[in-house]
Amino acid sequence: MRQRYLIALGSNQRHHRHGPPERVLAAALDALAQAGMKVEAAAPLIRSAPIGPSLRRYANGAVLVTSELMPDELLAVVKDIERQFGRRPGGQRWASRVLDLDIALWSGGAWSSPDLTVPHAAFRNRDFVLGPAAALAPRWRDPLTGLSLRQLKARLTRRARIRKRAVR
Ligand code: PH2
Ligand code: MG
Ligand code: MG
Repeated sequence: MRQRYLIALGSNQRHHRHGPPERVLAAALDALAQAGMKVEAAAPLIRSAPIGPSLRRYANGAVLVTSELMPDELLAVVKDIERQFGRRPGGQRWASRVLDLDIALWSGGAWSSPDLTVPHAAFRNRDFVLGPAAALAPRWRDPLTGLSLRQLKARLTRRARIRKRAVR
């Protein structure tokens, strides 16, 4: 059965061959297609300030792919691609990375295994995921909250505005 996935992409390090983060993400799309995923649509890339200890800005994006693979099988593919791009498992949490591919949403709804939780635990609170994701699939509903990506993004923007007002 054909599965649909929304994958979030991030990079904040140069790759020795591909070059700066934007190029890394473009090459990652090719790698996904190479691995047999059908890339249906890709959001325009954005630049974003780093969340966490890393100081370098990120390039972020999102893609919609279809595939016969189940979530754990897709996870093996994306981990393999991250490794191809020089990412090594372990290390500091949220350290700078050449390539990060996170499975944010799956057409089957919620998935939970020892290695993978979908929807991605943090995606509702991350501008750099919701921005590109809502541009691609505004009506896709988060199975846990029932809210569409467009609504989740509006909610996050509203909360950020309220926080800003509180510190003024
Ligand atoms: N990814 C992280 C941690 N922080 N910050 C931005 N702006 N973009 C990311 O993709 C990102 C991050 C962990 O994966
Ligand atoms: Mg991530
Ligand atoms: Mg990741």
